[in-house]
Amino acid sequence: MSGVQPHNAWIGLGSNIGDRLKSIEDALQALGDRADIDLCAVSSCWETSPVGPVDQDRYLNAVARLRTDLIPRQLLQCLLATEETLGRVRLQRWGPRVIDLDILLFGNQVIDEEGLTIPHPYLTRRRFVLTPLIELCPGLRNPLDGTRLIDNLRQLPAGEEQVRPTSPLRLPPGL
Ligand code: A4P
Ligand code: MG
Repeated sequence: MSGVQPHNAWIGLGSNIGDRLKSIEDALQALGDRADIDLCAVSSCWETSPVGPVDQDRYLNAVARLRTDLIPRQLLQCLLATEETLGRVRLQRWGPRVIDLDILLFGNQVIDEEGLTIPHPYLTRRRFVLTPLIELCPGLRNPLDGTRLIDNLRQLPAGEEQVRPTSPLRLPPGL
């Protein structure tokens, strides 16, 4: 990385088509291989029931913490390019996908621009995001209002969304 002060960013990874575990592992490998990204920590992989209006298969979800001196817009471009390399085709909003890479948090920054919203707009409402995020970093707070994300997780209605830990990820060397 360059001499610029790096930021912590939390990335959500999801897959529900094909070899889901491999797609998540390949995405982590691709991000970790970049000179401008340090992959610092990765949550467990969780199998989750699909959320949203589209009838689709169960997902694997995970969260990674990375450090980067990219600005958020550059990080988004990098995630979109990685999705494309791994074979993602966009057919339907909230529809099935080989890989989805979202910026959940970027330091304490709050961004609401065309094509980029941070914190991720549904962050506090989704068990499949909050569970791996809290596993990785239990003390995280929402930069919008300072609330603890663990409290958001506790307040989610029980039973609607199922998440369970699943197969271990093969992580890039050094993690
Ligand atoms: N975009 C804006 N902000 C961000 C951000 N913080 N991170 C824009 C990443 N992208 C961001 O995304 C559309 C556009 O959002 C991007 O081009 C970017 O400019 P997309 O990935 O093409 O579309 P999408 O994923 O279908 O829409 P969206 O609203 O991002 O959906 P989500 O929130 O990703 O939800 N159920 C389970 N169990 N697990 C899942 O992972 N995922 C979804 C998709 C639905 N249900 C799920 C899961
Ligand atoms: Mg997305």
